[in-house]
Amino acid sequence: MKIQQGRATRLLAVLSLGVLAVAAGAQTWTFDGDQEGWIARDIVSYSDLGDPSELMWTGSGGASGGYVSKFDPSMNTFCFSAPITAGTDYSAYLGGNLTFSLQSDFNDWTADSVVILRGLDSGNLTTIVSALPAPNPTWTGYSIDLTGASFRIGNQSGAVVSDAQFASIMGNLSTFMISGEYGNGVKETTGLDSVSFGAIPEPSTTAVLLGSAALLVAGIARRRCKR
Ligand SMILES: [Ca+2]
Ligand SMILES: [Ca+2]
Repeated sequence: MKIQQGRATRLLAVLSLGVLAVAAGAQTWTFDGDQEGWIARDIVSYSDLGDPSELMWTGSGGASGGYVSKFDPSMNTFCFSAPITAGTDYSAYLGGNLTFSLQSDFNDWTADSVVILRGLDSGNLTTIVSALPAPNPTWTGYSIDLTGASFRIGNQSGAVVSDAQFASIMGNLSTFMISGEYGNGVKETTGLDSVSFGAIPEPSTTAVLLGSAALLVAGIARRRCKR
């Protein structure tokens, strides 16, 4: 009986993963083939785009299967910058989460450890930031809830972003950057991998699929009990 329960549990786990994969519709950058359009930007303020430069691509390692990295280009703050066309609608991810992995060989500079989003809030280009703990020398996974409460206006000590402001900015996004600046001085190399905006699974789809999975598992358990 123990074995049967174990099999049923494993099957349910596999089916649940399937449900998440089907329902999520994530925007994902794996960096398994190349830089996927990402570049570095060397900024002096969070509302600045700074000097662009190329990222190095490595075809193996990272969180998995390859990653991008950059040696600190200057005493400014360098960021990994996503290839987002101004005015892109990311509102499908409201309430979902942003996940990514970072690695840096130094973590003695935490003042600029942020994710930066910029978009139109009521027609005004607005920069919002979410503070992060600095990464480890090993790959470190992050997950940020895509709600206003995770972000502040302008910098880490700005006003908390309201959900209405966040919805407006996400609906008209022009910039998405993740800081690579974790070393005090020009000394660190920082890597980035597995960046993903994940949506909340559709409740109706999830309910139907999970219901089907539960019936299937119950059926298997019943058949096994009859033996
Ligand atoms: Ca990868
Ligand atoms: Ca540095």
